[in-house]
Amino acid sequence: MTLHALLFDVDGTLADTERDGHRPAFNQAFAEAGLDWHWDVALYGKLLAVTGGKERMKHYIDRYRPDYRKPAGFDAMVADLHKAKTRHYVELAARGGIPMRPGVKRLLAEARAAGLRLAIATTTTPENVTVLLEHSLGPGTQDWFEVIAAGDIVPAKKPAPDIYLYAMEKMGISAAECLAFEDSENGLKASLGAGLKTLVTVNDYTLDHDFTGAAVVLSDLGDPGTPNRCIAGPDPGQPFVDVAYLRTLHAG
Ligand code: XBP
Ligand code: MG
Repeated sequence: MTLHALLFDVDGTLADTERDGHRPAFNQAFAEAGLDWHWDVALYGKLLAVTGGKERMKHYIDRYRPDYRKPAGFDAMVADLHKAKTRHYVELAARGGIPMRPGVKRLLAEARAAGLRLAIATTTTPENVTVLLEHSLGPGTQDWFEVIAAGDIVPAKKPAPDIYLYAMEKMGISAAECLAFEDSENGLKASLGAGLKTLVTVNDYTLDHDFTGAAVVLSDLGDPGTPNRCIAGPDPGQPFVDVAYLRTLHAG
């Protein structure tokens, strides 16, 4: 089967959004609401076990704050906090504060030129994706993606495969024609569950995750001047990932 499309996760894959984007945005929302909740870098790493911002806040209270008495209407309060958090995240991303990871822009541009179809499959809120693309990838780059599948559009978030299945259904494409890009164990479970060959690029939060089943695990996509490292799987034999390598990986 020929490679026709690339499906990208966003958080941790296109950009290191978690530590320096989502986390401070959550903390701003908590402070603004007068809550004594604060997520430092290490705690946030543990909280990433649960995907989805609203789900993560509830997990934090259940697992780490036995002292906290949930008020009546706790779910609505979490929804309001999440709206505030999205507002802070959007402000931060709109200042261009969250750069793309190495090689991302180069590979996307090359893939487009090669006629590959592009899509996004992410757990995060849709406006977080569009603002990040617009301000970190470049104006108009949302249009590079045929489908942006995001957030609550499917009820079951990663590690469930639903968001990938949704994106492929919208594109009218089969898993065998696609390659997925992920950075985390939950993300990889989702893509593998959807039957997708998956290229993993790790980050500080996901270095020691279990990536069994990934087609390859790399430090990042690399660029001609800034070589990447192969952690597991077929070594690209070159300092960066390009479309030729993706075709070989997909065929293997
Ligand atoms: C992303 C997530 C999201 C973000 C926060 O996972 O887990 O919850 O951390 O986004 P993935 P929201 O990279 O696997 O898609 O607050 O908008 O939910
Ligand atoms: Mg991710």
